[in-house]
This record gives sequence, C-alpha cells and structure tokens, in this order.
Amino acid sequence: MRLTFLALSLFLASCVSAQSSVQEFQLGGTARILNDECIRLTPDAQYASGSAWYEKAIDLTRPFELTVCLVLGNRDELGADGIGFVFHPVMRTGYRGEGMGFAGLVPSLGIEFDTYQNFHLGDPAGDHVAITVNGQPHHYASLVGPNEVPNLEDGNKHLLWIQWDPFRKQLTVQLDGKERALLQLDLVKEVFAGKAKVFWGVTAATGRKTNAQDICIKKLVFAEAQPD
Ligand SMILES: [Ca+2]
Ligand SMILES: [Ca+2]
Repeated sequence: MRLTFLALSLFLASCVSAQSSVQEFQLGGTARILNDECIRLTPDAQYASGSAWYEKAIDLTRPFELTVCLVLGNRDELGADGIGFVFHPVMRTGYRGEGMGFAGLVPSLGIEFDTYQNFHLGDPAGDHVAITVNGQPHHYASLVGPNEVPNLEDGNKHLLWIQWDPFRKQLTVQLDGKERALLQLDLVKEVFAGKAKVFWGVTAATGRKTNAQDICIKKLVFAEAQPD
C-alpha cells in the first residue's frame, strides 16, 4: 500500500516536472537556457532582445495556469526594458524593445512587466503591469493598467501567476502574491475572432539601459489545443 502510494507520488512528481521543462520552449534572439528551470531572455548588455515560445498551443475554451518566476535584473535607475507575455495564434514575436514583444501583432493579447519609462507610450515612472490587446504599446489603448508595482529590478525572483477562467471569462495576474491585473473579457470571441487555439511566448529586451532578464518555469497547467 505504502509502496503504491510512493510510486504514485513519484509518477505525479515526474508528470509535473515533465510539464515544466525549459526544453519545451523555442528560443529566439539572445534567449539561452540558464539551468533546468530558467531561461535567460537577455544578458546584461545593450540592445539585446530574446524570446521563448512554448511549443504546445493552448485551448482557451479550457482553464490554464502559468506559474513562473521573473527576474528583471538588479539595475533600477539604469535598468530596462522589462518582460512581456504574448498570446497569439502563431509563434511570432512582435517588435521587442519598448514594444515588449507584442507591438504590432494582430490578433494578440499582451501582458507587460515594464521596468523602463517610455514617455511617448504613456508609461508611468515606476515599474508597472498592463494588459494590452492587438499589439498597441501605448497605454491609452491598454485594457488594464498601467498599474504601478514596487521596484522589480532588485535581483530577486518574483513569483508570477497567470490564470484564465474560461467560464467567468476572467484573466488574473498575480505578482508576488498580490493581484496586479484583472481582465474580464471573452478572449476567444473579442480578441481571437472565435479561434481558441493560441500559442504563448515571453520576450524581453534591453536598450541603452540594460538588465539580465530571466523567466523560471514552475508549473504549467493547460489543455493542449488539438492540431488543425
Ligand atoms: Ca517601457
Ligand atoms: Ca524599477
């Protein structure tokens, strides 16, 4: 009995770790695997940009949960640009840099963790979180935010939880245990023109100001979309 329980626990543990492998991401630009859990999207160098796309499409008619950690580097005054999450029907990265990887992508949903103030995009002075639709980086078009958060460029891992509830049509973004963005919208109907199959990727960039920026994968729970 005890052995069966142990075997079952081991089986479940291996499922979870198999589900959250850095090997399951397609890397672009400066992105490199750092270790078993983390991908370094940009090194601490000027004008770098990197992306990591999860290789399996998700089905938005079912719930999903992404639990990851973000590292946004340790330069505050001198740091840039931040990390963006992109949901798009194909694995394609938009304009990185200040565009957070979703700029110009239609249809798309973007969630940004922005550490650099671009005045011409309506960025606030502090680090901020926002949800954006169809690749419009200016905050006048943001669906949620910009919501200012305490400084993210402190060298620490910041726990991020993104959850989609398809029944309540609600997207929740929690950072370091606090809700930082909440979107109530029928994503399939209003954003993706009735198509529930999307890929997600994460992007980061630096400019004249820099930071080493990482994503560490904790747990991904989702329903895999059927192939077309
Ligand atoms: Ca910015
Ligand atoms: Ca900052």
